[in-house]
Amino acid sequence: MAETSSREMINEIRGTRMVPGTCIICPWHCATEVFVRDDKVVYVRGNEHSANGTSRCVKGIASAHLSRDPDRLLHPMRKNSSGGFDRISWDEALSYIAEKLLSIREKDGPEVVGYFWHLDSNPMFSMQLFTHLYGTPNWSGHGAACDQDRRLASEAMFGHPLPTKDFAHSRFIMLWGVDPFGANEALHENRELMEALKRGAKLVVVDPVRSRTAERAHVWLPVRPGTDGALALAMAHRIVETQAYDQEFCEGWLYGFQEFADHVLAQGYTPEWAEGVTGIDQQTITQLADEFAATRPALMDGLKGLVNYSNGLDAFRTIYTLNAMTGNIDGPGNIILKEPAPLDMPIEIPEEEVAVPQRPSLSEAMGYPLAPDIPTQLLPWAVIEHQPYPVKAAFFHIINPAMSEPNSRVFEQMMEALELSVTIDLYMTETAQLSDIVLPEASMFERAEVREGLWSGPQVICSQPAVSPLGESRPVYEIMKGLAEKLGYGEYFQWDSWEDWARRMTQYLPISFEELKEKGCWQGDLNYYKYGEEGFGTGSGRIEVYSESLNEAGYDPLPVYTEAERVLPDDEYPFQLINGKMQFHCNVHTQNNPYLLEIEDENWAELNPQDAQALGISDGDRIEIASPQDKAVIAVRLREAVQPGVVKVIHGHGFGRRFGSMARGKGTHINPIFETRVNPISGGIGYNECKVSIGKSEEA
Ligand SMILES: Nc1nc2c(c(=O)[nH]1)N[C@H]1C(S)=C(S)[C@@H](COP(=O)(O)OP(=O)(O)OC[C@H]3O[C@@H](n4cnc5c(=O)[nH]c(N)nc54)[C@H](O)[C@@H]3O)O[C@H]1N2
Ligand SMILES: Nc1nc2c(c(=O)[nH]1)N[C@H]1C(S)=C(S)[C@@H](COP(=O)(O)OP(=O)(O)OC[C@H]3O[C@@H](n4cnc5c(=O)[nH]c(N)nc54)[C@H](O)[C@@H]3O)O[C@H]1N2
Ligand code: SF4
Ligand SMILES: [Mo]
Repeated sequence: MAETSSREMINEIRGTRMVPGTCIICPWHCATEVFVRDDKVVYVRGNEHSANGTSRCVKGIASAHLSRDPDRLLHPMRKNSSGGFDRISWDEALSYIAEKLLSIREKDGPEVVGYFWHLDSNPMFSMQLFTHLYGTPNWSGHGAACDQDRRLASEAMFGHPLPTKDFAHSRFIMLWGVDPFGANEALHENRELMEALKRGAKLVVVDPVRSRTAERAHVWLPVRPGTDGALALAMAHRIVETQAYDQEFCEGWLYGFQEFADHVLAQGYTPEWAEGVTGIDQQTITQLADEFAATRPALMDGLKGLVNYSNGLDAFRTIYTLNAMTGNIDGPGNIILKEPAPLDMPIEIPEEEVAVPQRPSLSEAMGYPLAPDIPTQLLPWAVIEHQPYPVKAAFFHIINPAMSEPNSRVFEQMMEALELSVTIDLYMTETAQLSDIVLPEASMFERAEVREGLWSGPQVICSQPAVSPLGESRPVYEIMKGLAEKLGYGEYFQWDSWEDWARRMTQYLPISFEELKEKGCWQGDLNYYKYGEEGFGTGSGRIEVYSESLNEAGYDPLPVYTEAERVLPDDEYPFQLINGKMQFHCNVHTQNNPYLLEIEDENWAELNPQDAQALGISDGDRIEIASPQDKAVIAVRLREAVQPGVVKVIHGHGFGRRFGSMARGKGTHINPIFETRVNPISGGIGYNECKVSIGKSEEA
């Protein structure tokens, strides 16, 4: 049977046409197959040529609604003097933006313009226009709100931005502050994790809360929030003390292992010490360290439960060191240093034309030279107080910082102070409402996209327009082309159709563009132990457990455990607030989806029943959570799974405060209660650096 038979069968049964797609509902960017009939999306599943196979998650299945959501933005808009919005033409919108951009650059230089994006659809177009041609160094993803400490730890130690996980071959898996069965990971990784468990792999989960993943683990370690670094250092101490590390690998591939070993012993990071810090008993720590070192292949990794703290970077460095000192790097069953696919830029800009900024990037000027992405949390100070230098214009693309950044009020003030603010979105979001110009983008079903996939080997996803764009919405590549023309850079953005630039981007792939278009996804071989040939991407070519890049920037080259910057509960605010994601929604932006609202229609806080009883709170009540910054009223669910003294909030809803007929009025916008707290080295955001008081709310 031909490979495409099941696609053909569905087409035949449903009277559809299959068009390859990409899902950008969450950051895992699955390759999909979109089945359309009469210009409507009728069914979506995973791409059979991708690592996911035809599977996909509930959010992905429900996403078909997006293509015809009646609440979507239909045309460009400009804010009027009374604060409302007027419909304008694309030509007016792009001319207005271009004139402003040219006069701002003339007056203040290109660096005062920032372009911020998240679930990037073809981000290379805006990157080339804004950085290479217009000349600002401030084009940035929003990693500072997401995984910044993980990325910096990996960059500093492996010279690699994004380790993935080979659960499929692992025998011992330890997950720290990550909940893949709750907030889903890449689908293929999740499937492989389930298969590994069936095969008998051991799963250890470190989480102050008995998360969905902890429920399936062999061992759950309920650490005190923010103390993972101490637990990891104590495991390292035990492995050093018993010399259970992989001596040959350490000698060959670790830079500064002896310094690290001496350091953990000298600092007295013993299991006994860690018991006092973390609340996990020392026998358990010792036993897990012994087992981790003795079981090959093994892997440990983490995510938001570590990066949300001021000490997350060193927790990650220690966790990656534990992988490295036991020889568990880039082999079957280990964390994998993903191999990039050979993608080219969509358009060519001659080297001599590439702009050279006069000022350093905001990250550097703000004092975070190693920050992978700009610490966007500090942007309001650049706009309002011109610190470290003024920012006059900002673009927000596939990002809704009015809902996702902390300290929402200062963000709103910032929006008022900007000379130019542009939001490119599908909806009239909270951020769009605060912007001067709002541009409607065509959704993921209505545009083409060529992107690197997140599978461990090289993977390219090529999606195509499946249905016609809603209203006057346009794909971002057409928006950037239009803007480039107005700015005088039109000559570089020349194409007749998306196939022209897609063909250029994929010219170095080993398959033809025609084959890629038909399949929608290309995957190369999953190669292990790549460092054997090329070394690691660090200055020393080895894994820098003693980090020269951190050292040069004036930071501690070895990981330490500190609570110096931590916000800890006190008498007035006796609870530690921590964050988590919702299983059936993604971040802020699925909240207008009727199918997902059927499953969960609001966010909530989770509290231990003992704490609740003492406060006279019952399951399902509404509670008031107050931080030194602000207050929020939210529904509460009582769960033994949450440690006493901790309150976990699920972030996301409250999206429909100002728009969205489905979402309006549902859930709580929690982010005003978070203070502006930037992790000291990475510039990431410490969402869990938050102490609160709790009381029953009388509000209905
Ligand atoms: N269904 C769904 N999937 C998603 C998303 C979504 O919104 N919904 N969002 C996507 C995005 S943008 C991201 S970044 C990822 C995030 O993926 P995850 O990081 O897996 O998401 P969270 O639910 O924030 O999980 C963090 C876990 O850390 C725990 N935690 C809190 N404090 C600590 C601590 O001090 N130590 C330890 N060890 N654990 C702690 C929390 O209880 C929680 O279980 O998920 C992605 N996938
Ligand atoms: N309190 C708290 N705050 C958090 C977190 C937390 O756990 N707790 N998590 C943080 C994390 S990990 C993250 S990643 C961020 C997420 O923060 P954001 O990136 O701001 O949130 P999303 O919901 O992912 O926003 C996506 C936006 O893109 C729009 N969009 C969707 N598809 C398209 C498209 O095709 N084109 C265009 N132009 N727009 C589109 C949506 O309408 C939405 O406005 O939130 C952070 N904030
Ligand atoms: S895992 Fe994320 S990207 Fe993949 S189908 Fe689900 S929502 Fe879409
Ligand atoms: Mo994220």
